[in-house]
Amino acid sequence: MEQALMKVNRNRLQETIETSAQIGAIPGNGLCRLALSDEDKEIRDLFRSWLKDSGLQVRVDDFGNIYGRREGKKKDAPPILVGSHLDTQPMGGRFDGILGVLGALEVVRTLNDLEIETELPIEIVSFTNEEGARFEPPMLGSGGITGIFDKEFIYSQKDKSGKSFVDELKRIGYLGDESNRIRKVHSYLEFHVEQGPVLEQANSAIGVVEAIQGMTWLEVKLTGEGDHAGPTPMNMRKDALVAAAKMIVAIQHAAREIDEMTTTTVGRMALAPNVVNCIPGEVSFSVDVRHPEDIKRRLAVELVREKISTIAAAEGVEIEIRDLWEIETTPFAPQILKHITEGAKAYGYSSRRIVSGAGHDAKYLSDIAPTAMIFVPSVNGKSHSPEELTSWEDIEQGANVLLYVVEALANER
Ligand code: HGY
Ligand code: MN
Ligand code: MN
Repeated sequence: MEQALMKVNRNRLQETIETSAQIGAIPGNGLCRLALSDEDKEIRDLFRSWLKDSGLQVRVDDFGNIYGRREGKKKDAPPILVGSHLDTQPMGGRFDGILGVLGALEVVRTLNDLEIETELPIEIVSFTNEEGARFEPPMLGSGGITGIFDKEFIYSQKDKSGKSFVDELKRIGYLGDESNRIRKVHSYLEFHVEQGPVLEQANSAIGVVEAIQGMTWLEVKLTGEGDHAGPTPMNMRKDALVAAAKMIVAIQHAAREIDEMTTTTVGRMALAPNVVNCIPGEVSFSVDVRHPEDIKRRLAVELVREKISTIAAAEGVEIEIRDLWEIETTPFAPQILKHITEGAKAYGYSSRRIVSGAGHDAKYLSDIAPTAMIFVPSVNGKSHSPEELTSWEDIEQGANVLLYVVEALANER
């Protein structure tokens, strides 16, 4: 007889997400919960209490990653790890990251309701600083436990006001112990909003995420000549901001010159002295370059370097281009993709394969265990903005598929 399909408790999941969205709320239904901020502490404390209420053993590691463990019959077997991140962008949405952490909690709550004991243990995780909005680069929590970044590098990263990662981790009371890091993982699953328009346009309920595209972050520093805005004739200027402006347009053109899959973004900029009546002598800005194929991404990065160096020479400003961070395009585990496709089919949900345009902790987890992601549609493809939205029906469907896959993996099917 067909096993009855398990279902999550949609109202409970919705209420849990809506409660979480009250912490760090900003106008327009958005969130600002920067990593290791007071708002991050508040949501961490609440999340930890929810884990405990679900009978999970809670622990925190030395990067502030929070784990909730549900025992399995095989106590010493590597667990199924399910999670994402609770930190947000400064003008973020209510679902990016949060859906994966609270969706995992709902899966455990449902398994508890159904009194299902699994063969393997299950662990819920919330990774620190996935966004890289406050402390660059991104994914320091997952990158720390998978050996991508060493502890000293992570601890020494500073935010714009000069506060260090480790000091802020201590300040909010989440500097845990290295012995609490998860070491062996059977499989990792991350449930996430798509953050793009593909599923909505394809009218697909479930995204079977087969890879994360590669991305490169650069830091560009321009040095011109600070001077007086009045008496300095236009033909005697070395205006770093004018040079930057021309570069930003050229960076956008570089994407088009490669192909329509290439994205280039200048998202962060600082200038000095940044006052009305001084010609900017110094400008620094970030460049984010992405493409599903590594070769084309590297081509785009080279083209960006070439274009902005040519403009710097023409404008008479010095230029320094620094590599900030990079990940290769990362394929996910076919055997888990199969479970996700099967799960969607079992519930009668439409699904399609998709490559993630956004980065996720799953990228680093795939270095240590079979990994995959489940997407649900983003309304108008919006994300990293207060307009981020996914329907509760889509969230329920995605959570049901997550439940299906976690239970199958945890019972070694
Ligand atoms: O940058 C990214 O793609 C992710 O949202 N942190
Ligand atoms: Mn995310
Ligand atoms: Mn994000």
